[in-house]
Amino acid sequence: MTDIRNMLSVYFIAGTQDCRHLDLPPQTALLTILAEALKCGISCFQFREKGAFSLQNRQQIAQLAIQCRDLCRRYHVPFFINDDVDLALKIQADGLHVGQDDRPIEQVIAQCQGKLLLGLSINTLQQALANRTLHAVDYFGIGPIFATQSKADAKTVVGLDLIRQIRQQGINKPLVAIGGITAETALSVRQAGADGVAVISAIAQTADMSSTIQQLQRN
Ligand code: TZP
Ligand code: MG
Repeated sequence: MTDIRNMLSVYFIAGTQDCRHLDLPPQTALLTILAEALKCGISCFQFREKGAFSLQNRQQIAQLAIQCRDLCRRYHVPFFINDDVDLALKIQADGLHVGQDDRPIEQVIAQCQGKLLLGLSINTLQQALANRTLHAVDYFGIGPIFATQSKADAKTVVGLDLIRQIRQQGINKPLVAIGGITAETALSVRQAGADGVAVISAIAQTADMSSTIQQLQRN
């Protein structure tokens, strides 16, 4: 069985839109970065094909998701899909991550309970309190902790304080923090009470994958 807190330690999220700086075909760019990140020790990967410059063709998206899944399997790293419960079930992903704006969480749970690990984004203390007793939700993604360039419609920055408040309320749910986290700030995020750090650009755009991931792991 997957240990969720360990799984959240260095949680890489990406789609082709996050890998355009490589100047390779989009799919190759993502697979190249993912392969290197896996080699260097990420603990989880979420396929998130979304926003400007993302692929739009469902067949292409599904095909790329399968390639990412297979790469993750080689490293025994859990593979998550963002939002798309049908795709996650169809290709037997390990997990699904959904936000507050996706379909109601009870519906998502009904579809994927017993089949997929489940992560839910939260952005306020109220949301954490309201969802704390949902045992089918394996972890909360909390953020954006800092300002981010990677999500155009990101919600208000919550800072490290929201992590501390959630822990102070006795909410014990595994927590991964997201939004603008770098190799330099990862430790402060863990010290505030997060079990792990979720990043896009810190890994997708690093010039030194091995050292970045080592620093993101440090606690
Ligand atoms: N959700 C909240 S912030 C964010 C998502 C998907 C983007 C995180 O990207 P980065 O580059 O690590 O700030
Ligand atoms: Mg979503």
